[in-house]
Amino acid sequence: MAMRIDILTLFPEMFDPVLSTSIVGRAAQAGAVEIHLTNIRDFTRDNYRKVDDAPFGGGPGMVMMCQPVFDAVEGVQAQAPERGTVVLLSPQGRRLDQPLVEELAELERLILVAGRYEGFDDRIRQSLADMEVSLGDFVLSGGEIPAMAVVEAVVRLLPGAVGEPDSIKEESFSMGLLEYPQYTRPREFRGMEVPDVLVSGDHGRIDAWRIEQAQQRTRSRRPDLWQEYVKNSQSPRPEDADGDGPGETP
Ligand code: 4GX
Repeated sequence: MAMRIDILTLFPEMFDPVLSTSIVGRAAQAGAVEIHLTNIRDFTRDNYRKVDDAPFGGGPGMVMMCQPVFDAVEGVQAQAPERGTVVLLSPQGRRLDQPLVEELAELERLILVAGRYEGFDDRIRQSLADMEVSLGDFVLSGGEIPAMAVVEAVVRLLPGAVGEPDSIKEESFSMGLLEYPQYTRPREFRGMEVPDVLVSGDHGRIDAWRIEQAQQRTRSRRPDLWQEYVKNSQSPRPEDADGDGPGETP
Protein backbone atom coordinates (compact mmCIF):
# COMPACT_ATOMS: atom_id res chain seq x y z
CA MET A 1 0.00 0.00 0.00
CA ALA A 2 1.20 3.47 -0.89
CA MET A 3 2.02 5.83 1.92
CA ARG A 4 -0.29 8.85 2.03
CA ILE A 5 1.25 12.22 2.85
CA ASP A 6 -0.97 15.27 3.40
CA ILE A 7 0.61 18.71 3.37
CA LEU A 8 -1.39 21.53 4.97
CA THR A 9 -0.12 24.97 4.06
CA LEU A 10 -1.13 28.48 3.06
CA PHE A 11 1.19 28.18 0.03
CA PRO A 12 0.45 24.87 -1.69
CA GLU A 13 1.98 26.13 -4.95
CA MET A 14 5.43 26.18 -3.29
CA PHE A 15 5.35 22.38 -3.37
CA ASP A 16 4.66 21.90 -7.08
CA PRO A 17 8.30 21.83 -8.25
CA VAL A 18 9.33 19.38 -5.49
CA LEU A 19 6.41 17.08 -6.10
CA SER A 20 6.80 16.92 -9.85
CA THR A 21 10.58 16.67 -9.97
CA SER A 22 13.01 13.83 -9.45
CA ILE A 23 12.57 11.13 -6.85
CA VAL A 24 9.37 12.37 -5.25
CA GLY A 25 7.69 12.70 -8.66
CA ARG A 26 8.90 9.28 -9.73
CA ALA A 27 7.75 7.68 -6.48
CA ALA A 28 4.29 9.17 -6.92
CA GLN A 29 4.22 7.96 -10.56
CA ALA A 30 5.28 4.51 -9.42
CA GLY A 31 2.52 4.43 -6.79
CA ALA A 32 4.87 4.32 -3.78
CA VAL A 33 3.40 7.51 -2.33
CA GLU A 34 0.27 9.60 -2.68
CA ILE A 35 0.73 13.27 -1.82
CA HIS A 36 -2.23 15.56 -1.14
CA LEU A 37 -1.96 19.32 -0.79
CA THR A 38 -4.52 21.23 1.25
CA ASN A 39 -4.77 25.00 1.54
CA ILE A 40 -5.52 25.86 5.17
CA ARG A 41 -7.25 29.05 3.95
CA ASP A 42 -9.95 26.91 2.35
CA PHE A 43 -11.11 26.07 5.88
CA THR A 44 -11.70 29.64 7.03
CA ARG A 45 -15.29 30.69 7.77
CA ASP A 46 -15.20 34.46 7.60
CA ASN A 47 -15.50 36.69 4.57
CA TYR A 48 -11.87 37.76 4.77
CA ARG A 49 -10.58 34.16 4.84
CA LYS A 50 -8.57 35.07 7.92
CA VAL A 51 -6.10 32.48 9.29
CA ASP A 52 -4.22 34.63 11.83
CA ASP A 53 -5.01 37.01 14.66
CA ALA A 54 -3.23 39.22 17.22
CA PRO A 55 -1.77 37.45 20.27
CA PHE A 56 -3.67 37.57 23.59
CA GLY A 57 -1.56 39.54 26.04
CA GLY A 58 -0.25 41.74 23.28
CA GLY A 59 3.10 41.71 21.57
CA PRO A 60 4.35 41.78 18.01
CA GLY A 61 3.32 39.54 15.17
CA MET A 62 0.33 37.39 14.47
CA VAL A 63 -0.69 33.93 15.63
CA MET A 64 -2.17 31.17 13.50
CA MET A 65 -5.77 30.59 14.61
CA CYS A 66 -7.11 27.28 15.91
CA GLN A 67 -10.28 26.95 13.87
CA PRO A 68 -8.92 26.79 10.31
CA VAL A 69 -6.03 24.53 11.32
CA PHE A 70 -8.19 22.13 13.38
CA ASP A 71 -10.78 21.97 10.59
CA ALA A 72 -8.14 21.42 7.91
CA VAL A 73 -6.48 18.58 9.86
CA GLU A 74 -9.83 16.97 10.74
CA GLY A 75 -10.93 17.40 7.13
CA VAL A 76 -7.97 15.48 5.72
CA GLN A 77 -8.13 12.88 8.52
CA ALA A 78 -11.65 12.10 7.27
CA GLN A 79 -10.45 11.63 3.67
CA ALA A 80 -8.92 8.22 4.41
CA PRO A 81 -9.73 5.38 6.81
CA GLU A 82 -6.28 5.28 8.43
CA ARG A 83 -5.56 8.02 10.98
CA GLY A 84 -2.56 10.13 10.00
CA THR A 85 0.23 11.15 12.36
CA VAL A 86 0.07 14.93 12.64
CA VAL A 87 3.46 16.63 12.45
CA LEU A 88 3.96 20.37 12.93
CA LEU A 89 7.08 21.93 11.49
CA SER A 90 8.62 24.28 14.02
CA PRO A 91 12.01 25.14 15.53
CA GLN A 92 10.70 23.78 18.86
CA GLY A 93 10.43 20.27 17.47
CA ARG A 94 12.68 17.23 17.45
CA ARG A 95 15.58 17.82 15.10
CA LEU A 96 15.17 15.99 11.80
CA ASP A 97 17.80 13.29 11.39
CA GLN A 98 17.98 9.97 9.57
CA PRO A 99 16.64 7.86 12.49
CA LEU A 100 13.57 10.14 12.64
CA VAL A 101 13.20 9.98 8.84
CA GLU A 102 13.26 6.17 9.09
CA GLU A 103 10.53 6.25 11.77
CA LEU A 104 8.33 8.52 9.65
CA ALA A 105 8.86 6.31 6.58
CA GLU A 106 7.25 3.40 8.50
CA LEU A 107 3.95 5.25 8.82
CA GLU A 108 1.01 4.55 6.54
CA ARG A 109 -0.15 8.16 6.79
CA LEU A 110 1.65 11.38 7.56
CA ILE A 111 0.06 14.82 7.90
CA LEU A 112 2.52 17.71 7.72
CA VAL A 113 1.31 21.11 8.92
CA ALA A 114 3.38 24.06 7.72
CA GLY A 115 2.57 27.34 9.44
CA ARG A 116 3.36 30.95 8.67
CA TYR A 117 3.33 34.07 10.93
CA GLU A 118 4.92 34.04 14.39
CA GLY A 119 3.53 30.72 15.52
CA PHE A 120 0.56 28.47 16.09
CA ASP A 121 -2.01 29.06 18.81
CA ASP A 122 -0.55 26.73 21.43
CA ARG A 123 -3.74 24.64 21.57
CA ILE A 124 -2.82 23.34 18.09
CA ARG A 125 0.41 21.99 19.46
CA GLN A 126 -1.26 20.70 22.66
CA SER A 127 -4.21 18.85 21.24
CA LEU A 128 -3.91 18.48 17.48
CA ALA A 129 -0.28 17.58 16.88
CA ASP A 130 1.31 14.21 17.58
CA MET A 131 4.80 15.55 17.08
CA GLU A 132 6.81 18.66 16.25
CA VAL A 133 9.76 18.43 13.92
CA SER A 134 12.47 21.03 13.32
CA LEU A 135 14.81 21.27 10.38
CA GLY A 136 17.44 22.96 12.52
CA ASP A 137 18.29 25.83 14.78
CA PHE A 138 17.57 28.70 12.46
CA VAL A 139 14.51 30.79 11.71
CA LEU A 140 12.56 30.50 8.48
CA SER A 141 9.40 32.39 7.50
CA GLY A 142 7.29 29.26 7.39
CA GLY A 143 7.24 25.52 7.75
CA GLU A 144 7.06 24.83 4.00
CA ILE A 145 10.76 24.25 3.37
CA PRO A 146 11.08 21.94 6.41
CA ALA A 147 7.98 20.05 5.17
CA MET A 148 9.62 19.63 1.76
CA ALA A 149 12.76 18.31 3.44
CA VAL A 150 10.68 15.75 5.36
CA VAL A 151 8.89 14.68 2.17
CA GLU A 152 12.12 14.24 0.18
CA ALA A 153 13.91 12.38 2.94
CA VAL A 154 10.97 10.07 3.70
CA VAL A 155 9.86 9.34 0.15
CA ARG A 156 13.27 8.16 -1.02
CA LEU A 157 13.14 5.42 1.64
CA LEU A 158 9.81 4.04 0.45
CA PRO A 159 9.91 0.72 -1.38
CA GLY A 160 9.80 1.42 -5.11
CA ALA A 161 10.95 5.04 -4.83
CA VAL A 162 14.64 4.83 -5.72
CA GLY A 163 16.14 2.82 -8.56
CA GLU A 164 18.81 1.07 -6.56
CA PRO A 165 18.08 -0.07 -2.98
CA ASP A 166 21.86 -0.66 -2.57
CA SER A 167 22.58 3.04 -2.95
CA ILE A 168 20.36 3.73 0.06
CA LYS A 169 21.94 1.13 2.31
CA GLU A 170 25.50 2.18 1.46
CA GLU A 171 24.86 5.80 2.29
CA SER A 172 26.68 7.82 4.87
CA PHE A 173 24.16 8.01 7.64
CA SER A 174 23.04 4.41 7.59
CA MET A 175 26.57 3.49 8.69
CA GLY A 176 26.85 6.46 11.00
CA LEU A 177 29.80 7.83 9.05
CA LEU A 178 30.14 10.66 6.57
CA GLU A 179 30.69 9.68 2.96
CA TYR A 180 34.09 8.73 1.60
CA PRO A 181 35.51 10.87 -1.25
CA GLN A 182 34.14 10.02 -4.69
CA TYR A 183 35.62 10.70 -8.12
CA THR A 184 34.58 10.22 -11.70
CA ARG A 185 36.27 10.78 -15.05
CA PRO A 186 38.64 12.28 -16.04
CA ARG A 187 41.53 10.78 -14.01
CA GLU A 188 43.24 14.15 -14.05
CA PHE A 189 41.49 17.54 -13.92
CA ARG A 190 43.48 20.81 -13.75
CA GLY A 191 46.42 18.91 -12.33
CA MET A 192 44.35 17.17 -9.64
CA GLU A 193 44.56 13.39 -9.78
CA VAL A 194 42.22 10.64 -8.71
CA PRO A 195 43.83 8.54 -5.91
CA ASP A 196 45.68 5.56 -7.46
CA VAL A 197 43.94 3.03 -5.22
CA LEU A 198 40.58 3.75 -6.90
CA VAL A 199 41.90 2.75 -10.33
CA SER A 200 43.87 -0.24 -9.02
CA GLY A 201 41.04 -2.72 -9.53
CA ASP A 202 41.83 -4.19 -6.07
CA HIS A 203 38.43 -4.14 -4.37
CA GLY A 204 39.81 -5.21 -1.01
CA ARG A 205 42.14 -2.21 -0.97
CA ILE A 206 39.43 0.09 -2.32
CA ASP A 207 36.98 -0.87 0.46
CA ALA A 208 39.65 -0.47 3.13
CA TRP A 209 40.63 2.95 1.76
CA ARG A 210 37.00 4.11 1.68
CA ILE A 211 36.33 3.04 5.26
CA GLU A 212 39.54 4.73 6.39
CA GLN A 213 38.62 7.97 4.57
CA ALA A 214 35.05 7.95 5.89
CA GLN A 215 36.34 7.45 9.44
CA GLN A 216 38.98 10.18 9.12
CA ARG A 217 36.45 12.65 7.74
CA THR A 218 33.90 11.87 10.41
CA ARG A 219 36.47 12.16 13.22
CA SER A 220 37.71 15.58 12.06
CA ARG A 221 34.46 17.14 10.82
CA ARG A 222 31.78 15.60 13.00
CA PRO A 223 33.17 14.59 16.40
CA ASP A 224 29.57 14.10 17.58
CA LEU A 225 28.88 11.43 14.93
CA TRP A 226 32.33 9.92 15.49
CA GLN A 227 31.70 9.44 19.22
CA GLU A 228 28.41 7.72 18.49
CA TYR A 229 30.07 5.51 15.84
CA VAL A 230 32.90 4.47 18.15
CA LYS A 231 30.41 3.69 20.91
CA ASN A 232 28.28 1.54 18.61
CA SER A 233 31.17 -0.34 17.03
CA GLN A 234 32.83 -1.28 20.32
CA SER A 235 32.69 -5.04 20.96
CA PRO A 236 31.60 -6.15 24.44
CA ARG A 237 34.49 -5.90 26.93
CA PRO A 238 36.01 -9.21 28.14
CA GLU A 239 34.48 -8.95 31.63
CA ASP A 240 31.09 -8.68 29.96
CA ALA A 241 31.53 -11.03 27.04
CA ASP A 242 27.88 -12.00 27.05
CA GLY A 243 26.87 -8.33 26.87
CA ASP A 244 24.36 -8.58 29.73
CA GLY A 245 26.20 -6.24 32.07
CA PRO A 246 28.60 -7.06 34.90
CA GLY A 247 28.25 -10.38 36.73
CA GLU A 248 26.95 -13.76 35.64
CA THR A 249 23.44 -14.36 34.42
CA PRO A 250 22.67 -18.07 34.89
N1 4GX B 1 12.28 24.04 11.38
N2 4GX B 1 9.85 27.99 11.04
C1 4GX B 1 7.58 27.63 11.79
C2 4GX B 1 6.69 29.38 13.16
C3 4GX B 1 5.30 29.00 13.02
C4 4GX B 1 4.45 29.77 12.28
C5 4GX B 1 3.15 29.40 12.20
C6 4GX B 1 3.66 27.57 13.58
C7 4GX B 1 2.75 28.30 12.85
C8 4GX B 1 11.29 25.96 11.20
C9 4GX B 1 12.50 25.30 11.39
C10 4GX B 1 11.09 27.41 11.18
C11 4GX B 1 9.72 29.40 11.17
C12 4GX B 1 8.60 27.29 10.78
C13 4GX B 1 8.73 29.74 12.23
N3 4GX B 1 4.91 27.91 13.68
N4 4GX B 1 10.37 25.03 11.10
N5 4GX B 1 7.47 29.08 11.99
N6 4GX B 1 13.71 25.87 11.57
O1 4GX B 1 12.02 28.12 11.32
O2 4GX B 1 10.97 23.83 11.21
